[in-house]
Amino acid sequence: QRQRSRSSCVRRASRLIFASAAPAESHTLDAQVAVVLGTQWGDEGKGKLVDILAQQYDIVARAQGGANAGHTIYDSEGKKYALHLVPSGILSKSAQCVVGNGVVVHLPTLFEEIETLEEQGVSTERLIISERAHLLFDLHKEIDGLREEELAGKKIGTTKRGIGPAYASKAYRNGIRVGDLRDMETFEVKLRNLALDGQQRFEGFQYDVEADVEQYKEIAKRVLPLVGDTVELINDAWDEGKRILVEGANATMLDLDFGTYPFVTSSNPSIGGVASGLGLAPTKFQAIIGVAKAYTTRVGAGPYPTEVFGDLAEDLRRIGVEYGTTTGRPRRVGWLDIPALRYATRINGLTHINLTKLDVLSELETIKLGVGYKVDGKSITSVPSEIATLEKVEMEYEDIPGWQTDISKVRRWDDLPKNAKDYIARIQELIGVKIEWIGVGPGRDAIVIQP
Ligand code: 2SA
Ligand code: GDP
Ligand code: MG
Repeated sequence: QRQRSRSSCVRRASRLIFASAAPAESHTLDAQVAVVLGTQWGDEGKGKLVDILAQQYDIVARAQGGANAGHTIYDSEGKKYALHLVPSGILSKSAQCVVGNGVVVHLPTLFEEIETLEEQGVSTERLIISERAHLLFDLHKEIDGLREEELAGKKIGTTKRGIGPAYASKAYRNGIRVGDLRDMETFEVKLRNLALDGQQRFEGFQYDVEADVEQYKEIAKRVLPLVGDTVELINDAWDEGKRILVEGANATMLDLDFGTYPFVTSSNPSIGGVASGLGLAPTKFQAIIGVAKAYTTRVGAGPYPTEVFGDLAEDLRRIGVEYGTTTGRPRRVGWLDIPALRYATRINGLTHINLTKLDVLSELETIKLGVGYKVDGKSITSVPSEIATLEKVEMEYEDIPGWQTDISKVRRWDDLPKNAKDYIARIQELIGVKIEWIGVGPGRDAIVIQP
């Protein structure tokens, strides 16, 4: 009964939100505010969906994370772009791109990214950075590395981009915000204090504070024209009826509160982080789109109940090109984990799902779908909060027959093989949310819409 009423709600919601089942780029999402979130351990293909939807939005905003994120996008000509701090909406012709207050910003990295994009012919003039966003300095990267060394055998496997230490400074209330660059005298004092803190805490801490003080004098001049009150900007835009698309970075299973703590990132990549990272009220979110890979990947350490090894892992990694966009690290790979996806669905209140990389499974004779967790022989319905329990989870699998046909050229739902549709239908049935889009390749047009 519950399942039935949930799916009829889902159908109703998608009827309200979608105008028609037209090709992806012309397919209109009616939601004035739409949020795109990762539902697994990141790299689900959020960037690709944001790039597609950005054509229909006035503003594309990032709310959390920093340059740990890596979003790879191919434009209509097949040209590749790798984005880290700049929202994926930058590839659209007109969307204003906002780096919200919840993001931690390493300005030299941002400028490098801007330069690369400009060299690739992308105009970055539409970028605006929140004055409330916290600055991430080289000293945070240094501390990230030293923390990992201290953890020795229990490393988190961070991207070493300084994310955890930057959010730690923010929480510790000695962080420095983008708006602080307006008063360089106070900025210098704050940066010296931050450096002193690192020096006192970590043996072997190496950071040239004087060089950074000098560097930031130039950086301030360059960045201040791009800085503004994005809370005001976004809310004014909403009042004027403008359309806002939020680009999640990282994912629910890496969420500081809901992920596999401590093997998580240091922000809230789930829905709460969107409200706090932009100053946009949750009552305004009309579509909350979860991006889920048709299998799973994970970068870094931590429990991973559906992980696979050996030849199968090699094949999935090779076919799916599963290497970090930021660090180039090989990604761990595994089957789709339904309990984790259901958990992400509930936490985020997902209204739609984009199932990505279905094409990567095309060669398989049988696909395993992880449908339940067992601990000490007993089935459990929740995602355990303790690492020790998660590590002993045994997965219950259903075997789904593969389709063994190349689907990378398929663009219409009717042309998908029956077994592929059955796999999609089974996932949808288990999570109770419509899979609206199905990714069949990395290209902008390689997407199928389920009617
Ligand atoms: P951090 O650096 O403090 O955020 O690392 C903490 C954990 O979060 C994971 N993490 C990621 N996992 C997947 N992809 C990420 N982005 C890049 C990409 C990763 C890359 O898009 O490929 O290039 O290696 C990302 N960012 C953070 C991280 O692996 C730790 O487990
Ligand atoms: P994000 O962090 O969620 O934006 O994802 P990443 O960009 O880090 O990783 C996803 C990778 O998969 C990128 O290289 C994309 O180009 C690629 N990709 C996205 N969707 C698909 C798909 O449907 N099929 C295939 N084969 N690749 C895809
Ligand atoms: Mg990524």
